[in-house]
Amino acid sequence: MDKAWWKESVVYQIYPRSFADSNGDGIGDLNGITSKLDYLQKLGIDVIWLSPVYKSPNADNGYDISDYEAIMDEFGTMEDYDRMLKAAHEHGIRIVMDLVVNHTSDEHKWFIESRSSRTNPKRDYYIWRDPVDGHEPNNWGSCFSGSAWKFDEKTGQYYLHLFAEKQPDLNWTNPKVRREVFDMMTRWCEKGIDGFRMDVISLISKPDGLPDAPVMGGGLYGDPNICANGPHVHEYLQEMRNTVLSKFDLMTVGECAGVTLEEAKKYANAAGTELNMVFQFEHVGLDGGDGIKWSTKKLPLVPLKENLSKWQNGLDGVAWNSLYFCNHDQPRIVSRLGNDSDQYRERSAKAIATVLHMMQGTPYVYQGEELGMTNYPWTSVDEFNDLESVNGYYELTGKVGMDPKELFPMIAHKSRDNARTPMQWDDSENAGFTTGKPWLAVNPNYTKVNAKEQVSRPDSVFHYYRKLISLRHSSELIVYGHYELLLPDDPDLFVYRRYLGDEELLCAANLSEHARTLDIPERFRDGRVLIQNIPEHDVKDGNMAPYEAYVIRKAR
Ligand code: TEU
Ligand code: CA
Repeated sequence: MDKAWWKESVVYQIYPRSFADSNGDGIGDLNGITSKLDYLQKLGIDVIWLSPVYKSPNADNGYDISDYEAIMDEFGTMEDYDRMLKAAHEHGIRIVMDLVVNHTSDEHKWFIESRSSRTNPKRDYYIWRDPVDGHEPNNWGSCFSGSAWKFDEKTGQYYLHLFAEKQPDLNWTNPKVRREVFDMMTRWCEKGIDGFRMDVISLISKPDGLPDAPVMGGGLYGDPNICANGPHVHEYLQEMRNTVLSKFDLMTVGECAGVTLEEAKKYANAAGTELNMVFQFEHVGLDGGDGIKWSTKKLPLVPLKENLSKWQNGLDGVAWNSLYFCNHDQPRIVSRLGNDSDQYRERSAKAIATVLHMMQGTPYVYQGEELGMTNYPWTSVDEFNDLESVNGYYELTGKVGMDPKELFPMIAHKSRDNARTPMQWDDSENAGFTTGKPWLAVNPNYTKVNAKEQVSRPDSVFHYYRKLISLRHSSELIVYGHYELLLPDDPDLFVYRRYLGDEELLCAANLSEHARTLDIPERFRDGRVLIQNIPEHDVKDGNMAPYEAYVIRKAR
């Protein structure tokens, strides 16, 4: 296995809007991030993935970009950006930028030109089609409800938007589009950034002929994931590698909706012809509802173990895994897989972190995960900001006819806004996130759950993450070792071993509310406990308290 800095790194994702507000307008910003670099350095992370900070009308909070080479007004200026980048590097932290090039904003100058006439030179920068029998060109739905096609009166054609209407899809078959994107990426690299997280990069190559897709849950539209892993996606990424990526020392991770293990072996191949790694979605889809993402289910442990183990073993030696439970699109993992009651919140957050951080791959920590931040207690749809949650609620309770009383708790449990409530810095008003009115409600548990309290308390979730991160930094076994799942059918315990040469470790977690026993294999009984979430417990007695977790390294 070839070594690389991005394999040995731990990444921290910042959603800038919700991270730290420096000027009291209620919206996080770049100067806010710069002011928190000491905190991140203390945590020990190596890389920041910055969700989009580019100019945007914010239909989808920055994932709708109107200028790739300017900073969003609310976030500051390019000078603020340059200062943040420099300060991050001085802290030994690299910066990975979000690259959103499946689509732009409809306010991007390319689209403004494109929609102005059928003969405009930029017409083919986007995907325009004539109506078919007075209707949409095909049955595709948008990921954010409704049709994926929007009729444009002026030129009498529809344009494609797999996401919101304000996010028209770029036409990657047009070499001029690819050139523009690659040149823009090159200019950012020349500025000194350290990599890209590529938004829905698996969707850039649409299937030939744009055929109808199988109908999604809700029954109104075809599934836009028909565009996943399209006919030319690998060719485009190889072109991107040759034109841009190979010229710089970067970390690249593709967000790959609809990726399978076999496809991931191509995107993230060890020969390095495309990307370093992908975000897969199978494991975070296991608690989905009936044909829809919304549900109140917990992540089921046996299928979760099976799935993550499939990825661990399937990519070992041939590609590289990303390891994540949380990001700005996912509900909080402690509410989703753990137990967010006062009794078990901290312990279960630590147990979940243990099983993730001891796997092979590059771990990602999403802001607040290192504090065990929880889902928000939503009571009404009016409290949501996220267009996926809001549109989903109205489409499913409207045309589809679901009972709002049944649907609301499901959206409340899975909404992306659970991840987007402001970072909880301290127990002062608005959790120290802003001196103004926060753009999205602060979770009322900030008086108990906040960074200041946890940094000052050695047995906090924060310090547990810090320790997991430092263990990885000091162990090739943790970074590069092979993986084997033990007790695959156990409904409560997540237990696996890692091995490399004659070194070996055992990672064990009880992800349930029951006390359990674990028969620890003989060779670990005189081993060294690397980390444990109940410090006073001599784990080798085989008893596992609810949500107990530990890692033992075999004695040499
Ligand atoms: O997400 C795309 C994606 O596939 C999902 O995670 C998406 O949020 C889906 O709605 C989940 O049900 C990326 C970004 O991470 C997301 O924030 C953007 O809204 C989206 O692309 C469009 O740019
Ligand atoms: Ca601000």
